Amino acid sequence: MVITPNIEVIREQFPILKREVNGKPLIYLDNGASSQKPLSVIKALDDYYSLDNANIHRGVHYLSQVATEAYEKARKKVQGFVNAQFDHEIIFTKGTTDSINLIAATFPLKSGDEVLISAMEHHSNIVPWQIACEKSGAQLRVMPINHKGELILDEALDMINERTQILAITHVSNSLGTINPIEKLIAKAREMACKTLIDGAQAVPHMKVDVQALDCDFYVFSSHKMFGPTGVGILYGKESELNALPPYQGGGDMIKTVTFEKTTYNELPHKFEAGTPHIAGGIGLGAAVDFMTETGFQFIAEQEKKLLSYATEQLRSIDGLRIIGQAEHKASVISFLVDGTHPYDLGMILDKLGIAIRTGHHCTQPLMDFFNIPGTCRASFALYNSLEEVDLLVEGIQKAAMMLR
Ligand code: C6P
Repeated sequence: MVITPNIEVIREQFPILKREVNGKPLIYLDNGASSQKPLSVIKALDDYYSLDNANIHRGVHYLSQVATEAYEKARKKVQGFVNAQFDHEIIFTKGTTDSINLIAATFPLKSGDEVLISAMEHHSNIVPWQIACEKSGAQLRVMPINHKGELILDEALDMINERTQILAITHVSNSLGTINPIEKLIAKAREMACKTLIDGAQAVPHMKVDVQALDCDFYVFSSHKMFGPTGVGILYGKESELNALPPYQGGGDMIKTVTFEKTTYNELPHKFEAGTPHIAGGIGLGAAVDFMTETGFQFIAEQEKKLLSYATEQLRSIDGLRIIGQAEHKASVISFLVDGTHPYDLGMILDKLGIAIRTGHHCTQPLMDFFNIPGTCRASFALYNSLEEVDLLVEGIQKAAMMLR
């Protein structure tokens, strides 16, 4: 029997949602920074440390084999989740930032080459490329956006030329919620023999991603934003692309043989996984994948669509509130400013009411410069948020605005 999830059943699975903050029931609207964890993920971590703790890929003993099997099973779950062709195309890293750094540090670039990013990138998809360009003499170019927070697509497509070696762009903007037309960009990049890296940190928690259908070369995301543990990230890369890159870090597990004269490297995925990984984290990520798969993207999409449209409508009714990021295609992220208040002060007052939002530049300083603002307040929703919580957010903002103005 298939049980259709509903919000009460979903919320029951997140123990933290029952706690109070500052004497008020917690309203957690900072899911873009990190989502909460369901019991199944917490239990997976606990079970690993309580029952199966051992290092992986090394021991012949029982626990090492159990731990290795659980870790590799998690890799297979991630493979299925994003529809990668092979499980060895899934590299476990520390997070999205680590995944992008891995590619930026190993990707072959030389003087005269171009690296293309967009104006709405997170610092994690800017700085590693700046470092790579400084080292190689390649040029970093930036695809423009409009004041709704959308990529100016025709100009962006025109910027992909025979010098562009890699296009690195976010699937969903963390500050604006904009969903980028990555399919069109990937298609043009492919025509120009340009490689593609998609930053899926803010996409994977909200929508079904199929890396084979997208036909991107690399797709990166973080476990902790998709109900899994912190400290684990995912780098999907096409087998041929990953094989073409040199190793990133040296150490245990990434080698086949070592002599003082020469080292030979292990096969994928181990070639890019030097040292003892976050074993519990990988296993916990597997449980998060199960949670999302069992909940289903249909429920997630419907719930978040309701939240986005209701919250947008309600927030717009607040006197002096301006939404930053009005793209036609958006994920459930709303950045806003309220006339006569500073985002930080507003965030502090909401916190006193038990409401967690994020304030500041959200690690997208160039984007804030584009809008000529120092930062925003950001409410980012997840599948367990309710319309009642939106009402309390609106009430809280009205209260805070009255106090601050
Ligand atoms: N954005 C936010 O509050 P890490 O920290 O490696 O898990 O993810 C970095 C990252 C990369 N790309 C995008 C689009 C992101 O949103 C993030 C993380 C958080 O928006 C923390 S700044």
